[in-house]
Amino acid sequence: IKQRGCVIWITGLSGSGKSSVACALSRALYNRGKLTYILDGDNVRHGLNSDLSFKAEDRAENIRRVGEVAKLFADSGIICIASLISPYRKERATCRALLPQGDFIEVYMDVPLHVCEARDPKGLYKRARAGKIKGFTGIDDPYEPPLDCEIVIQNNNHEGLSSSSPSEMAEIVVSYL
Ligand code: GGZ
Repeated sequence: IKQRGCVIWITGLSGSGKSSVACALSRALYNRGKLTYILDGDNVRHGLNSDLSFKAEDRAENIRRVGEVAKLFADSGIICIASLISPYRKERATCRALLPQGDFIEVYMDVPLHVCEARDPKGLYKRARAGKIKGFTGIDDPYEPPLDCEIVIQNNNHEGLSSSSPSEMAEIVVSYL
């Protein structure tokens, strides 16, 4: 196998489509003969990071650990796709700094809060609004959008603007690569 590893870091609100794009991207790259590995916030939190909560310092530690693991994958020549909310600029910058210039590709799922909230696939926003989940990103916890990331993916399909499938959105990343 001849391939250079890198990290594709997908950040955005809950319900913005990070996991769907990560999956579609992994499939698209597989079809081109590339090895990938997905580190998804929701999954990693069941194992490696099961000791972490959603308070600020635990989110920072969650991001830090995923960044370190992603770097290990990239070092081994694998394209590591990390998809987690990763709401803080500072910690995303720290993960970026672990990799050689150009090997950390930050992808921002730029989906307005009200669109994510309308989707609410797991009913988490509803529960957060009802006060049953405290410190939910976008409701009563901050999300700091990237200021200069490599790729911005807009998907406002609830507003009848651009409506793209996960594989169409993944192709934007594939073209960049
Ligand atoms: C945000 C939460 C919370 C709170 C549980 N805030 O959309 P999901 O459900 O499937 O994915 C979300 C996931 C977020 O984990 P991350 O590791 O990506 O977050 S971070 O990078 O901020 O550490 C969501 C669910 O966990 N979830 N409680 N309070 N999302």
